[in-house]
Amino acid sequence: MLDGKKVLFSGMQSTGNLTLGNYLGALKNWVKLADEYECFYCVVDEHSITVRQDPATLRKRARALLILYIAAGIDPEKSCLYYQSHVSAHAELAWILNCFTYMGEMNRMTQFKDKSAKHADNINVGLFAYPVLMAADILLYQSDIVPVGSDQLQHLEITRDIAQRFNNIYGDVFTIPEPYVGKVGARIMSLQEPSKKMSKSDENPNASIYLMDDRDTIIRKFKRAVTDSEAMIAYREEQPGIRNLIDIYCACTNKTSGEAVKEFEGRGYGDLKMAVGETVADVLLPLQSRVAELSADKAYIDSVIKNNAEKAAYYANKTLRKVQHKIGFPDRVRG
Ligand code: ATP
Ligand code: LTN
Repeated sequence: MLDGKKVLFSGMQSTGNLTLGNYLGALKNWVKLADEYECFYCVVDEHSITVRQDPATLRKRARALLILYIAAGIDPEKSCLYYQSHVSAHAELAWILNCFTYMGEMNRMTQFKDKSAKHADNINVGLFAYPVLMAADILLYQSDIVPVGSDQLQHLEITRDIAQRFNNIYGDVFTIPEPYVGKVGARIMSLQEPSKKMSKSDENPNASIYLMDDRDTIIRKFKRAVTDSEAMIAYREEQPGIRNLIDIYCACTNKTSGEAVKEFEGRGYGDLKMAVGETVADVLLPLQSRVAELSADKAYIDSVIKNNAEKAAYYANKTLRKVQHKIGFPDRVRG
């Protein structure tokens, strides 16, 4: 608890350009939750380097991501928006937690398996220990809830295990966090391979809608979306492409899948694709204008970065000092 509110932590990697999946599955929920909780929304640039990055691009994307958080509607006066690399406690706690995490546990992580298959030439220790850094992010702020897409649930589970293990040895040091998965938009699928999640690192640009795509591009990508030959608009597992389009439509309009199916009853796939394309373009337009406005205000964004990193460090260091003391590191000499 912080100032009588429960604490919420979440983060996104500054790798690649954000997709509609990131927006509907994560960012949109973050905005909704920001009033109810004391929120820390981090740009997890330290996680990004588990895959090789170009330095200039990484720096640019980290800033763009922070701007996007604000553009999406998160108020940086109320919620703490900051870069992970500006708060050294993240890396420090991650090291300690590494020593409370088993190789076998990390070996089971599906994201590690997927990513090491994708980057076979660079299966580094950081990629392996990725979930431990994520655990440190969450536990540093004594977080109660962590909104994520369903792909991150396994990492949340391991975070809870590590925290419980630590608490069993040293007493109640960490709050045990609960995952929060939004009902709609939790898993937006690729437009080209609807059995795979839409991902910003997908090599095929037609598979993902990027938040900065213009209207024509968005509509073109939806027109090309892979569907099926059933020629019937229904919401069912056997039609993953159509189901995904309906999910996207519902997440953007707050309609239920039943309402959407009814609306498109008896109509062709072309109509559905066009309607979804138009709806998504309408949702993204105001976001894009706000990004442009904020990007032009360098002084404001710099002040957000500085003030919020200080605020985050204050809370993070409180937990870190407690942990360091519990495990027997010498206390700092004051004065
Ligand atoms: P990468 O392709 O680089 O692994 P990603 O697109 O999977 O990235 P992340 O940075 O791993 O995105 O995730 C940011 C947030 O967006 C997480 O909370 C994640 O659960 C959510 N998210 C990512 N992809 C989707 C998706 N297709 N549908 C719903 N939520 C998603
Ligand atoms: N691993 C997450 C990003 C992430 C995160 C976190 C999410 C890093 N640290 C802490 C929630 C809480 C991802 O790839 N989406």
